[in-house]
Amino acid sequence: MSDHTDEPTAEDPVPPQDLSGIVGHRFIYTYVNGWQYEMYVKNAATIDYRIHSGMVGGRWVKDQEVDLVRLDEDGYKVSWTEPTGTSVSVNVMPGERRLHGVIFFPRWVEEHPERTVVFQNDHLDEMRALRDAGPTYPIHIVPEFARITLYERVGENDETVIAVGPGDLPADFATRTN
Ligand code: FER
Repeated sequence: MSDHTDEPTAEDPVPPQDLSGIVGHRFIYTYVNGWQYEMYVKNAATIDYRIHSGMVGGRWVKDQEVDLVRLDEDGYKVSWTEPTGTSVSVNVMPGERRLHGVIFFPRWVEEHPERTVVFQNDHLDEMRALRDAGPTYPIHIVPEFARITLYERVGENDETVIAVGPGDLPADFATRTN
């Protein structure tokens, strides 16, 4: 049985799962459609994030459980479903400062995006009720590439990295690049 430290083989397609290049990192990125997001990979199973602009700009979330895998040398995939029913899968290429995200919005979010623009952790039961009320279909799919403008190691499980909403940051916060 492989521990997935070796390269993939005919028998085992799983590449080495060293996640140290993304776990404990914060990155800020702007999709080609102009939407700007910030993700903090708090640990191998959890992200915090803020949405700086776009359809649901102003929304922010802590402790979202995710599936995180390493795909190759410079490729990771982060996938999850929100309490709202929105599902997201993001391929991150830190070395290329590039990312591709696919967002699957339920119909009710596409019709009323502002209902999700909150600090979600204070509204979890409300979001699940809205999800269950729907409508869910047809799903609104948003597939976009993004440029990563900031990529920094900040350490794991730091609750101060994402601690306030996007509206309560210094004006130039999301414009810092590296
Ligand atoms: C992302 C795309 C979408 C992302 C989060 C979302 C943190 C969440 C969308 C939503 O719940 O409305 O790249 O990264």
